[in-house]
Amino acid sequence: MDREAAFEEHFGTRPEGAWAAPGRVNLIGEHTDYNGGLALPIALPQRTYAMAARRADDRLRVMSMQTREVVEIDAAEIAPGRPAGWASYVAGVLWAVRAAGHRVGGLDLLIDGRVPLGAGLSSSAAIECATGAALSGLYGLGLLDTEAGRRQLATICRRAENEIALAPTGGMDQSASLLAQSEHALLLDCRDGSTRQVPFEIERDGLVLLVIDTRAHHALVDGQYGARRASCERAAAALGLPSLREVDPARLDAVLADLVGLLAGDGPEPPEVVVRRVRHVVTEIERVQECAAAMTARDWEGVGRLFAASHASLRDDFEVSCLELDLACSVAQDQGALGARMTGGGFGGSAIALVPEAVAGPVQAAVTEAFAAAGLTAPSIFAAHAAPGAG
Ligand code: GAF
Repeated sequence: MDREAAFEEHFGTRPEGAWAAPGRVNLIGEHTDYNGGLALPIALPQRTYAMAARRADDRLRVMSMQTREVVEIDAAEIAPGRPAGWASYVAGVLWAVRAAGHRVGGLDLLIDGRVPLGAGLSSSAAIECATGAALSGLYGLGLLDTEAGRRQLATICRRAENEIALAPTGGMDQSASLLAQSEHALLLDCRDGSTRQVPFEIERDGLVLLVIDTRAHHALVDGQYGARRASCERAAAALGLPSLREVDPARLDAVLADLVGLLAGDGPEPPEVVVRRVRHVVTEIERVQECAAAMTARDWEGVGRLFAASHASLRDDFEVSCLELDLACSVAQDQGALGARMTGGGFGGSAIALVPEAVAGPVQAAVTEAFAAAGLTAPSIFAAHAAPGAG
């Protein structure tokens, strides 16, 4: 059954329109967004579709095309953690749009999620941004019409995720889903919200970006993501800075030496651990700048080296990688990838590998074989290109 027929059958009315928002892969700049840093994501071709109609009351009815599960809630009942589960991403956006002062009523909504779930590819941001696009379209808010409107909607969707779905994420995913453009990566400055489009047309240079979904567990509401964020905030507070973005990379060694003294005896983890977290964030922000420059110069070997350095930093200093991500990256590198790294929050999810076209097949085969030999679930591997943001 197609989306429209499913909508009519369940809600007993015709949809007024359809909207879509993509998932993302971040090329580089991981765990930097909530530190006021830089990130460089692309939007994926995989999108989540929202088909919707206004209601005369303030009720939200939402159905998943995949599971046919239906959740209903009055707008006034939406609160932190309520509703629970996937519907919180939808209800959270209705709540946050209203909290931002927009006058919107209820809606019937069908969500058809085509971004792989739990793969670190921002399926939740895609649901939020598709819902936000639907609300904007249905109620004439015009938020998709201008860059400023898209930025405002990204902030709304992030609030939904932080305050209703209770995931303490940093906003990169919503910005990517709403502001990315096709054949470009989005250079996102999370200190002031500014963006720049960086050309990313690797096919012209005979390259492919492979996304390797390791199928290892990934959930941002688990405690580890929040723990990393708390360590960074603790370090910034100890240094008397508003965020780790303000650490001068040229003085990094001296700052880290000071930090050990400033943190001594205080907090949940030893100062040496916090020092490594900070080193990751500060060096990663520099790598994003270097990567944007290398991409502009079409220096793909340089980009690959930065990918590999980013992965090592996430694995050793920030400690958010896992066996599956490390295996995928090392096998891809051994088979001729220019660079490979985990992408997204980590603890499972996906890796990316930048590979010459001629070795894309061998890399896929070798990674699949290595996973089988290690007794791991088979990964799902696809080639990605930079697709447009929500519409
Ligand atoms: C997840 C979060 F949602 C983002 O905000 C970001 O922090 C990312 O992990 C790590 O870079 O995708």
